[in-house]
Amino acid sequence: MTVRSSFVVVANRLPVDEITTSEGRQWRPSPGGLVTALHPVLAQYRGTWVGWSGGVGEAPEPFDLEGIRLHPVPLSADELERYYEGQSNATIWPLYHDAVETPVFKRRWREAYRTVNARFAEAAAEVAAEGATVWVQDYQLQLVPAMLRELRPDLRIGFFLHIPFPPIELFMQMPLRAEVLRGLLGADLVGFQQRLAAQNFVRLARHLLGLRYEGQTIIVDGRRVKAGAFPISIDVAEMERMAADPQVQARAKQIRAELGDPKTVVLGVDRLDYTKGIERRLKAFRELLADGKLSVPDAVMVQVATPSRERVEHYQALRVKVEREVGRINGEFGRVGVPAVHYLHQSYSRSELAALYCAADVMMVTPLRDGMNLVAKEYVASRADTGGALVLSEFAGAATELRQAFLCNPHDPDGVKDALLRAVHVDKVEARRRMRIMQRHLRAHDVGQWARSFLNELGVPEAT
Ligand code: GDG
Repeated sequence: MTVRSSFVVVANRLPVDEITTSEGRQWRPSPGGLVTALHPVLAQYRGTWVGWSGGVGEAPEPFDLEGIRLHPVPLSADELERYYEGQSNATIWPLYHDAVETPVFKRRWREAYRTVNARFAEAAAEVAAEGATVWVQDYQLQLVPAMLRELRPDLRIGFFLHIPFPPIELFMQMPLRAEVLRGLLGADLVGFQQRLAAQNFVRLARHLLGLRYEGQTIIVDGRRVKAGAFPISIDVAEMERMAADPQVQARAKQIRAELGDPKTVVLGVDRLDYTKGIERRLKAFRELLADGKLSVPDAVMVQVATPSRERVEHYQALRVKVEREVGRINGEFGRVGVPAVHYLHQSYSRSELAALYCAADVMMVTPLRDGMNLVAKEYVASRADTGGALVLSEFAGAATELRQAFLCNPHDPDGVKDALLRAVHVDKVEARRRMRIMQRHLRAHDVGQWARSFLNELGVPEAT
């Protein structure tokens, strides 16, 4: 019998990974910001999380893990290719990120997106109790709110978009545009990372569907749909704890030693994604070496580029470009035993990342467009010693909050070089002052506060 919940989260992925142990197949929680933020609410309301389990073919039976009910939705290999890699990651992802790569439009991808969104909506309708709250997450599931409302008009529905919402001119390119907009308008509350994104959405509703709005509220068939900005954050206390761990501190020292104890360690940590501006950052570093403003071995760079979406063409092409640039820099400026750039196309544990953050004098976060960018917030939270300096793109959502970073326009190579040099040479007192202000901000705006403020606006009683 299906267990029905008064609080349901719907996201592309379940917050678990399947592992094979000596006892057979098992589930292991995959800790992420979203599950940390939602765990208290899910636990209080005996909530259910609806999502894809990560394997193709038949879905596993629903199961409980750490107090949360998990309800897997199946995807076939074809759907994975069309709905996920295609429509989600080769159409919508680039389009919503200022088309920094050319979006690819394909009919069969759109059809699969519709089919899979309908499946998620049906699963949510099945597990939601009468009058329940359902919180739908992100760009893979934009049709779900309207589909779900059609099936279950009794529900309270929220939607949060983790990535930017583009200006009208760009959104209008999408063949599925009206359907996506109507899909989102099925929610009672549509949340974005930025105020500008919420404004884009409200204006689009008028432009494309001729809908009336009052402030940030759109009127749809007499129903009121609110749009708003809810900038996401991280579990600040957990990040601070991890960074303060003596083992992490010792590992940070060891990393610096392994790098040859340079004066300046410059760090980048990103999924290998073309929105993250990895090439621009490498180019800025190369030009500073060529200009003689930085030199090896005094300054070295570490770039972690976590493998991501490897079957999507844009990503394969990016990998080639990044690796060519790394090769060029090391060829020109490295020495035997001392590369200029340590490039790591690998995934690391959370504690290894924390150690890298603690080891870095300058953190470079230079996306061409980013909904928020949690790496920037993690770096700031991990520097309780108030050491370090953050170079941050103005095009990351995080730049709205982290005003004391060395802000730059990633499209302007001289601007990036200038910000990097200022961060390298900032005096300690000034660097500390900047870090302290940003840390204070983050402590008051962590991921728990993010979830609470969204759910309060949606009218869900506060979780205890
Ligand atoms: C989307 C939006 C928005 C990275 N490498 C490893 C690893 N990571 C972790 C980081 C960070 C997370 O992944 C990446 O988060 P970002 O925010 O930087 O970027 P997206 O993945 O693009 O996320 C973004 C976010 O949604 C939330 O709303 O901020 O704008 O694009 O937490 O630490 N974690 C581990 N190993 C790695 O190698 N364990």
